Amino acid sequence: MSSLPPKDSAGRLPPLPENWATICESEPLSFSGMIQPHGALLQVDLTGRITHASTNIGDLIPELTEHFGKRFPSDLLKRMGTTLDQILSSSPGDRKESASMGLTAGFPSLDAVFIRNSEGFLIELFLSRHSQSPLPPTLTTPFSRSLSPEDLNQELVSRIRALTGFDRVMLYAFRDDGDGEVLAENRNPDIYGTYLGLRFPGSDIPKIARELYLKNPWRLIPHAPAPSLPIRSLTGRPPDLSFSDLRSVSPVHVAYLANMGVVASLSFPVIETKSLWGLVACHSRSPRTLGLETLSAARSIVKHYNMALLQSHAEERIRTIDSLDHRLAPFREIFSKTENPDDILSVCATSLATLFNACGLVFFHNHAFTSWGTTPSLQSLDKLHELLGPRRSDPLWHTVSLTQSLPGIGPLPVAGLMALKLPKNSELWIFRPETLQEVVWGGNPQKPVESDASGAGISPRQSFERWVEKRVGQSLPWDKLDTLAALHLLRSSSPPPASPS
Ligand code: BLA
Repeated sequence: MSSLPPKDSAGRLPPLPENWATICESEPLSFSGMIQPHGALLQVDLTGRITHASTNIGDLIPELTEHFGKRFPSDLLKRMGTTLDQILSSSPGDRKESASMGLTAGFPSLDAVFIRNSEGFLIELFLSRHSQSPLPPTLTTPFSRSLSPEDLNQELVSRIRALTGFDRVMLYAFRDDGDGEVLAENRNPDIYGTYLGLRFPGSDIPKIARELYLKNPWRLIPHAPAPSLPIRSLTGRPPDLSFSDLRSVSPVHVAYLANMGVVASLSFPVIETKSLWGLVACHSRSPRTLGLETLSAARSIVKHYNMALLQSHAEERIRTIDSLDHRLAPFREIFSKTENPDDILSVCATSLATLFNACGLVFFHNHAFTSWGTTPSLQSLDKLHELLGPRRSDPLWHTVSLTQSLPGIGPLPVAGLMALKLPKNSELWIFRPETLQEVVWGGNPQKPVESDASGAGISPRQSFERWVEKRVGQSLPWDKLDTLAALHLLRSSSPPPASPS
């Protein structure tokens, strides 16, 4: 399936451009001026004039061939179930979807999506595709509230695969560090190997591509290798395709999919507090397209999942905060009574160490260190204090590797640090030991791209085979719950606000 990147005449690959990540982030995805060929596209301006049209528009609506640069016929809009006023009175990003419209006698029926944008509105047109059999209603009902998080994830990917018929469906979640991992998978094992549990580097889905998921309900690529079609432009500028699912596919991503053995791809965003939490990613080894009705049914499954996920995260947060309140009560109490680090540590050290999976704690108070457990030597603590200096304006700072983050600190008996800035120029340092970790990646994460002799000079990695990274010299990562606990600790150590007199 995959082809090797082009080499120079001596058979060598050119060097990888140093700024490859910037190259990825600066591709103007929304202004490609081209669409995928499974549909047709029009941009209509605020006066109702057609300013852009894909070159295949006449294949779907013959009467529009003559209308480029002219007003979109209002009777046709009426037959499509809308009016110019209706569309223009909506807000940018609003969509209206109409399935199975018979617009031209003797022509197949069409699905249409109208999307309001800042220039006016886009119309996307597709040949209708009726699902062979009626949708089983159990697929689109809300998920049972009694499912565990793992079962919920599994149920999501099973339902999406049952509905869409793709060969592999995955739930892909972004991590705090921008990388992502496959949390659940349902696949045809005769076609695809498993990606379950594998991690993928953040650069596989550049920020610029992730942002488009906040604007669009899905991304369908029915046949990645199919040549894109140009869009005619009255303005000399390409239309803004941020809201268009027909937008042509980035060449780097076409190569990426080919290297993965994927011909058709469909993905849906999972969103939490206005940011992209993850994606439902579907792969097919052969071309595959779906009609508007099936896509919107799949969207509603993902929405049900999204609601269940938010609910489960909210419950988890409440449980965590309750448990933190309980576990930090002794700390709150002793802190309200004394500033003496010995007293504080003698009451709280063991429970703080358990809470944070820590091997050692250090209190810095009145220019002196008080230690508990395994901690750096006094000399190293002085050095750490000096090196942390510029960072100490943040109330919270953490690293999984002091030696990597603070070159010059020298060898230490600990690896990770969470530093908390307490009231009265005190600090609490929570140390974690080195923990050997194995992270299993889809391909070598140190080489997410390879050089190639064409265009931008980069191409995605060829192999997505399991690649095991052995992490040494690092502590376990500080995750969201650790940060939440640390923030709680900070709050617990602050004097209560003065009561109004
Ligand atoms: C897009 N990359 C994507 C998308 C996914 C991935 C899901 C969204 C489009 C789609 O659904 O096909 C990545 N797909 C994955 C991952 C898994 C998967 C991680 O199934 C794991 C299971 N890609 C690169 C590099 C660049 C890059 C180095 O590897 C940068 C030059 C770019 N990826 C890139 C671009 C897009 C993309 C530009 C947007 C493609 C588009 O929508 O046109």
